[in-house]
Amino acid sequence: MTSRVLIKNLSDLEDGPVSVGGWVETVRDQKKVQFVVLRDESGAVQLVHPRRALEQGAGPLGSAAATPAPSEPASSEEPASTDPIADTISSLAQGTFITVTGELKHDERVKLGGIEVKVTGLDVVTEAIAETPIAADSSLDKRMDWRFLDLRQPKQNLIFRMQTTFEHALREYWVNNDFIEIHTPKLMASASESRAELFSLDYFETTAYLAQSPQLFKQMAQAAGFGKVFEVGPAFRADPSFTSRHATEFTSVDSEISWIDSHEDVMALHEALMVAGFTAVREKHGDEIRELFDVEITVPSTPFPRIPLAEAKRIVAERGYEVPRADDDMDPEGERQISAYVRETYGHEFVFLTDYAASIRPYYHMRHDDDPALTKSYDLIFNGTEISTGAQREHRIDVLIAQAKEKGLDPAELGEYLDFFRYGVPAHGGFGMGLARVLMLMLHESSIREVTYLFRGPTRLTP
Ligand code: AMO
Repeated sequence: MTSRVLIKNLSDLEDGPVSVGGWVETVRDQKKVQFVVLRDESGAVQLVHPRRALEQGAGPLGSAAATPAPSEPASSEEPASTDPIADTISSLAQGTFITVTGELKHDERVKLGGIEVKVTGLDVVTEAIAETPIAADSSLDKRMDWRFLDLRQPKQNLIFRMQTTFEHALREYWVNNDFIEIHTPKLMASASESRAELFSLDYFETTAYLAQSPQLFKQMAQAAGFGKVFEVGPAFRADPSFTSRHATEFTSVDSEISWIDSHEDVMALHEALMVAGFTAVREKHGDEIRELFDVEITVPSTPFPRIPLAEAKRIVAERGYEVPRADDDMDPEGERQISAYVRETYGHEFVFLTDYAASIRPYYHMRHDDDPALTKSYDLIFNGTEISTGAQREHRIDVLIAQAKEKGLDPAELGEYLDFFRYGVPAHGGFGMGLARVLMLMLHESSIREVTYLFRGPTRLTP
């Protein structure tokens, strides 16, 4: 028996015997000929089966076009089917998983890829329930309930192939530039970001917390002399919001580097990574993304525009939008507005908003020497939404403790984190980036739920 061929590779083969396997997408059961569209993880192909005409006087099963299962004893009582393949095809429900042997034929007239496979043998591996629980117009929530069926669509499949390419390109950049990969614990004794979004759980005699970010331990790697590190891993936030860009568990892309002069060095790293990721995605999937999502992937030019936050707020105010916040921060509409401005002015999809006020940044962000009200930090905005936060870190222990106290934190609670700064540590900085946000904005999707393999939110713990 010929070994199974991925459907996407069929067109490269010459006409002849092939074996394919996949899910039945559609069946066209006509009087003289039957067509099945079969889909595997790589693509779809048309199967064709000309029905055997009764008047031709079909012979016994073995000599028919069908390949009967060898284990199936020929029953003398049942009337021999004249065309068992046709009978099986007629009974196929959408989603049934079958394996097929047949004759591959190139034929320009076939709309689906200019090839078809004339069936010589067909095995039903697993039947599918005929009524599919979701349809193309089902709500996102319903589709998430049936995520494994939803993911069979070529568009969904492309998202995760693209994610793989994007992550691989980042990893390649890190590895080529001597970064060390770290895996930091997700069970923590304390918070790494604001305590407000902390999940806690019983941990033997004590309470543990789920890591909100690898922040503390990627900084520890700098004190440990690792120089440059990265991690792609889960982060947890007990965030009750139901926005299109928040999850309670998300994949965080983190990097941290030593020997920096300022957050400018972190932004340069960030740019290089985005260029690497976008270049790989465009090269490998650009055509498919255009076809299925109607989106052109553009490799961003460097340097990305940089706008201090205070100036960004002035710019959006001039555009008629007053950010309705009591503090110095931007809001999602402000981010959309400044992105629109950057697109119009610089033709760029990215913008670094820099120099956030110390009042709205964590204690570990370094502040400007000449203006301690401002931090050496940034948010990276892509197509109107924040995808990342980065900063130079405060590495001077006395300043760090003062800043923590100013934020109402008890230095004793920061425990061994402070020790990292007591035994010699280089100047360092880094960023954390939400993977799903990048993918969502890359594909112009409306929610991170679309691009997350299995989404977790305040009311979703399954599947
Ligand atoms: P921050 O809290 O801004 O910074 O998070 C960094 C990035 O992570 C993503 N993100 C989320 N994605 C989905 N759902 C959420 N609930 C969620 N929360 C955050 C966003 C965000 O920009 N330690 C710092 C980073 C650093 O300074 O290195 C941090 O975690 O894309």
